[in-house]
Amino acid sequence: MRDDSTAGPPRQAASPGRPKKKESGNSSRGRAGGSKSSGKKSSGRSSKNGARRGASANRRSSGSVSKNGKGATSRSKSAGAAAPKAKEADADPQRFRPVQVLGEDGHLVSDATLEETPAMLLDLYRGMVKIRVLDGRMLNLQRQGRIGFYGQSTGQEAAIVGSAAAATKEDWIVPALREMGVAVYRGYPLNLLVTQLAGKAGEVSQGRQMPCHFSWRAGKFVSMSSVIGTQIPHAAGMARGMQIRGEQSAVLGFLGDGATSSSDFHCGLNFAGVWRSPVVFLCQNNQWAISVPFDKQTASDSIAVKADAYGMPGVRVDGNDVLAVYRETHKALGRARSGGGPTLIEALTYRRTGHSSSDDPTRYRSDEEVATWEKRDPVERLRRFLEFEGVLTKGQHDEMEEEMHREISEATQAVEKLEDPAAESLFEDVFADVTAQLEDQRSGYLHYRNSKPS
Ligand SMILES: Cc1ncc(C[n+]2csc(CCOP(=O)(O)OP(=O)(O)O)c2C)c(N)n1
Ligand SMILES: [Mg+2]
Repeated sequence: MRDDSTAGPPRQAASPGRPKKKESGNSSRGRAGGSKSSGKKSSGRSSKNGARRGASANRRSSGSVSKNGKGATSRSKSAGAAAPKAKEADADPQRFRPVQVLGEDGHLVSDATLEETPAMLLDLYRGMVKIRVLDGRMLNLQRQGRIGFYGQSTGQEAAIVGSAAAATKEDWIVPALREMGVAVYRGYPLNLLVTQLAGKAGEVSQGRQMPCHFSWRAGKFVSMSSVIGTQIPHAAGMARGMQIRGEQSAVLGFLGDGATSSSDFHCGLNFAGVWRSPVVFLCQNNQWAISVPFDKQTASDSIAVKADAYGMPGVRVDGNDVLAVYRETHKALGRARSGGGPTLIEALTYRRTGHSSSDDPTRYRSDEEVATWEKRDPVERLRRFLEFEGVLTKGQHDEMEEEMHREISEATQAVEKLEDPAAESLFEDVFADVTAQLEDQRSGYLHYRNSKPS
């Protein structure tokens, strides 16, 4: 697959909102001119430690995130003998170049300015480190047989935290299956999280839901969906409801690259486009849908371009750049809340670990590919920037990690003392009142259990 991420200047900004016919629906972007993530410090800084603050000049990346986000490790050959793709972007190869603020070297890309306060930057960093630490600890618990299943999001922390930070507490989150970190960022208590993973009593799903599939009403976080794509029309429908009620908030709905092949993708985006509902669809294009690579998922060059078909802006961001994700999602949610309609954002990132604790990714992808993306680590990228800016010291980072390990240990110890949910509770919560048939089954079960020799 072609990598034309260095193919020239970015497009001039397109006006947000409903795109005009025959016009790009792409998001606004910096002025034309090559923006390089050069590996050098960006020039023209005015802040104490170097980064320029001020008006946004987010730029298209000309760094190494390629058209398919895979850079040097493109698996274009895996498309086998497939016919050459019709390249919709050929007409304007700049349209869907990923927006980047922080280059892979941890410095602002040329002409980008720093808008976020040190407190905000630290908040983003803390959110990302928390997911990283949680992932390691929870996978260990799964390997020890203390929880049944876990889905990591290592490598995707910037896409998760950047988008989560852009939503307000009033916005609803409709996750796919890899956005546990969004709930954590919004304050989902760790003890509830571990309770759900361990299937213990005292948490809303009562051990009946698959581990790692949380719902958290107080945090406006709808149940995570492993049924691929079904959450997309839910997000569109919820946004439509909010629109009818005249609410001022929006829906941030997530999907993976794999979900773009589902009929629900068409259904959800189509209706959101028709109604101009206040919803932002954020696709974490992590290059894989279990063992299916992106270039076998779609004949389109990007997911962002699919927004054209639904009459909404499509935006592509470097999903390992937390500031780019934050700014683009913030902009899109603001537009949604103020009546400007939906947006499709494609965040280019990479799932560095298995699809879940049940998967062995070495069966279908190369170590070299994984190593290439490890070099683009989103946490390290922000850390380098913060250290350079004097916002974070090594001591602070270590303290942060220690604090998280301590919180996780405390939550795990507390949860492991909890009871399993009572088996007879299975008959509850199906209907508001237990029906006569279910009551009959419950008493039959209790009779069996009480008469069984122990
Ligand atoms: C309707 C449906 N079809 C197939 C599956 C099996 N399945 C589970 S996860 C997955 C891949 C999802 O990939 P993607 O949408 O890219 O999300 P990611 O796992 O990469 O975050 C598939 C096909 C499913 N859960 N639901
Ligand atoms: Mg995927």
